[in-house]
Amino acid sequence: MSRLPKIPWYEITSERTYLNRRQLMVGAGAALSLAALAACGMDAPAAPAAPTVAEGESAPASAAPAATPDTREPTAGATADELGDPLNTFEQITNYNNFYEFSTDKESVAQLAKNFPVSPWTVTVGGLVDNPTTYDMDDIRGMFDIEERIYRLRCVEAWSMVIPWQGFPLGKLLAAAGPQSEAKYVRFQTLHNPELMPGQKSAWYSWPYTEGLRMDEAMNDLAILSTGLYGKDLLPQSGAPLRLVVPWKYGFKSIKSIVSIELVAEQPNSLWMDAASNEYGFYANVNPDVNHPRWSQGSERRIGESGRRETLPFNGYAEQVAGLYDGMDLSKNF
Ligand SMILES: Nc1nc2c(c(=O)[nH]1)N[C@H]1C(S)=C(S)[C@@H](COP(=O)(O)O)O[C@H]1N2
Ligand SMILES: [Mo]
Repeated sequence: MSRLPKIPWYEITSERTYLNRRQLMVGAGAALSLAALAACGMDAPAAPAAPTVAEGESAPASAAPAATPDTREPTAGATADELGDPLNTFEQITNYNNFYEFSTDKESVAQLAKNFPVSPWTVTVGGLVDNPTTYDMDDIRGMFDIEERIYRLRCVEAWSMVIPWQGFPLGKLLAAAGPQSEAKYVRFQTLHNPELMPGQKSAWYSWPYTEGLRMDEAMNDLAILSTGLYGKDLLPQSGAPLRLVVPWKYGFKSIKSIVSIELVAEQPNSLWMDAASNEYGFYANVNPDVNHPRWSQGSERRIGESGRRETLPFNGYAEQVAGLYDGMDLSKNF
């Protein structure tokens, strides 16, 4: 009797069928492409502009008072990433945000999200797992060593930042859940509460925000769940209290304010695939060779710099992750 090598569950990849483009419904089509235009086209061709603090706008009346502000100074363990790129400032990182649940205006998100209540908060880990669990956010903080990871964040709109995150590998939380062998993908979901997140009243998008990863991507050590940045707990605009950070993919994969993590058998849809599947694919690996239909992905604007930088394959993390995609046509699986 021959003994087959035991392959870890997270290395068993499912058949990767070529993604069928979803047929946009007639009538909804025009609205959807308008939404996509508003969503991701605004920054691409624009001249470099320094981020400024948003004008004062009041937070939703229903929001509970925010927790006591953290008055500690922002600190990080280094001043640059492993390529020598300097960190963006705490001010830049927390005042130029994509978080459509609050606003499509990056410079208004911080003000609009400021009273968003992030405690108490629970995160459910379920689906194809042996130990489905609803965790209190405070338990999650205590379960794993919190590490600092300095990562480049590259938005699909062709701007980028360098951010010193605190967090822990996503794979540790998934391992604790006891994934079953049929689990091939992970599906993430943001809180759905239009009173607290007024942007969810907009009919342009299929709320709540959802995202997904293939299981082996989720188990890669670079993929983290973040609880803080610059040594402070995440502020609401950054996706408090828990957000995903997948540094080799476009920023929209790094879903904020997560309430549900589900292991599933089939490739999940995301809000952006629903909005415009020809523009935002499931994989969304940073790739200077595959342009967005409406702009180049060959270069990017680093927030705080003038001029443009070349965009690196897998956002500079090819050595760690390119092997996940061996044999795949990355222009089709974009
Ligand atoms: N729930 C949710 N997550 C989200 C978004 C969003 O609108 N809603 N925007 C995404 C996009 S497009 C980017 S570029 C990053 C931005 O993260 P930052 O604002 O912390 O820089 O968050 C991603 N996660
Ligand atoms: Mo983005």
